[in-house]
Amino acid sequence: MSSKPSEVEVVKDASNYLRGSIVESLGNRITGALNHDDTHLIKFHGSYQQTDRDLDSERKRQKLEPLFSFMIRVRVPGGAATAPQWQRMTELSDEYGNGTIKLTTRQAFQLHGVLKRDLKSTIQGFNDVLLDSIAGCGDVNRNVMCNPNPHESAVHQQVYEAATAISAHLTPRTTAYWELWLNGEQQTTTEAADEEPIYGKTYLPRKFKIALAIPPYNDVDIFANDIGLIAIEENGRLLGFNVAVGGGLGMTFGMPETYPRLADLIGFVPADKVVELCEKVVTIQRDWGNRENRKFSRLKYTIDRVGLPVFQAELNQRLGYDLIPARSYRFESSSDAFGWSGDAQGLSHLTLFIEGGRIHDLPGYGLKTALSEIANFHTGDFRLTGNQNLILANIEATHRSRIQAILEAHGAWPGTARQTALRQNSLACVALNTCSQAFAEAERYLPQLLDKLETVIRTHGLAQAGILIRMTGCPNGCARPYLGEIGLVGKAPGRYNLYLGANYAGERLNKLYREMLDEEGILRELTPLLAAYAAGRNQDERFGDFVIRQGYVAATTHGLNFHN
Ligand code: SRM
Ligand code: SF4
Repeated sequence: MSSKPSEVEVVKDASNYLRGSIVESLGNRITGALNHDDTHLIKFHGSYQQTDRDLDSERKRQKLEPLFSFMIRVRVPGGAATAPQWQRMTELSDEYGNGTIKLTTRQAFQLHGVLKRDLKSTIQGFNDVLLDSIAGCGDVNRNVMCNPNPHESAVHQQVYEAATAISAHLTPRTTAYWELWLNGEQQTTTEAADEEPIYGKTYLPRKFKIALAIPPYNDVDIFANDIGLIAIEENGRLLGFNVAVGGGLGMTFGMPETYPRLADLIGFVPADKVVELCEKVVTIQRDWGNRENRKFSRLKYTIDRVGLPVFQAELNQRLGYDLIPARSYRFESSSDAFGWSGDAQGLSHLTLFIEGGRIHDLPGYGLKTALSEIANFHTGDFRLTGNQNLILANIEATHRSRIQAILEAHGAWPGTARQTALRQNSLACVALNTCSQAFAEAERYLPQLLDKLETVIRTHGLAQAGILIRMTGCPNGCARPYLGEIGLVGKAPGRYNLYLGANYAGERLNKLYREMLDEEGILRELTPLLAAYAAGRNQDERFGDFVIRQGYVAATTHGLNFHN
């Protein structure tokens, strides 16, 4: 392997803490694009330059440049947004975006279709309601996820505070974001400076992800993260966290040396030391991660290269103490619990399934309008879940029936939507038309495939069977397909690899079952499996466990044997 730093490393190094020539790029009215190097740097500011892939070939034929626009990812640590923030994102999607908001698999907002000339106004627009997009993307710590169900646990607030503290501590310190987009006006509690005490001037070798979960819910899929933290409580008090390191799902077809990998549990850290622990893991990855070949830069490869014991010894040394053994815990589910729930304070919470995480209005389905009407009076939160869903949280008793009536009036009440448990447990990444990496459709196609699968599901009496089904347009893993009991990963237009056998709690990867299936092939393969499951499952047996017990696939026990 060459020891030459990758192109992105060179760009970061020369960027003067993420400035590059972005000012000049934004000022250039001849093209809708940025200078090449700035397309790398803009990611650290939370944005991706994209093209409308539906129009690419026609524009090429007409000898026009691609229709460039920008995706902006707005961080929401722990997924907790306020009603005014929700309302502002709605307004900005209409004014500058494509009229939709995407709720991501990491509890963030995304706007698509923002033109270069509108980037600054858009960022200023959400800055007014204390949202930012710094570190939404790029080689830094990303949006920190945590369990979004406020009513589930008395320790939720403490875990949320830990998530926001980790997020603030690992936010880049460069003033470039404020300078470029906000005329130097800083609104964050994060200390700004033109040095990066944690990251250094070339930041991390690759993206970095952290999530916190409160058992029995693993609804943020902590094992898919570089650091996964499992809250351990005793008598309603947060003691600390079990620590898992080295998760990550991306892989490349045809390169078995790339693989999805779940994080390894390495010990327990007291709650007051968790921020420091995250910093130390980040610095090891900063110092040891591969900066030559970005395909092998994630922490998971660093750990498998040096060996987990060596990594642990280094971490203990940097911490100045040894992590004690992990405490016992049990996850039951990585799914969301839908519908109404209540809490001891008399507040209600409503979890809504959002298909593909997309907030929009369709004929007969005015979800976006309904939520905007609700945001006008709702005094609680809008909580984004790690499964692309939405919780209207902390609803006052007097608002409950009004909220339901508004959703019903707009055809967006769950009772009226087409929702089997299979659909409610579905995830689809963005894919076409905006994602440059997509080989196949995902978000735009999965609903139609589900229409057909639901017929099979209903025929076999499985309408209430929650089965995790996840689809992506490429093997990068954005909808965590390798943690789906059914995973469909796009390989070519209209063709998918089918993976089976992850477990419902997000603790086991699945395995390749069939390759390059078209829709007919997917239905042909899944129909007998679902029929066999309906007929032969043990009591409470999940689909992912059933296909392993019946020998359809072998269990994946580690990322290193994912391809075996
Ligand atoms: Fe992702 C790249 C969308 C969660 C692994 N991801 C992308 C890009 C930016 C495509 C690109 O590089 O040009 C996608 C933008 C599409 C668009 O038009 O919006 C994209 N990823 C998404 C989102 C929006 C999917 C969604 O439908 O919700 C999720 C945004 C999360 C957020 O708010 O930060 C999203 N991406 C994930 C996850 C899931 C997670 O983090 O829990 C993963 C797998 C976990 C992991 O990181 O390993 C994931 N995305 C990737 C990868 C593969 C990384 C790797 O290590 O190989 C890429 C490609 C890359 O980084 O080079 C990628
Ligand atoms: Fe794009 Fe692939 Fe991620 Fe889907 S999984 S959003 S196609 S990068």
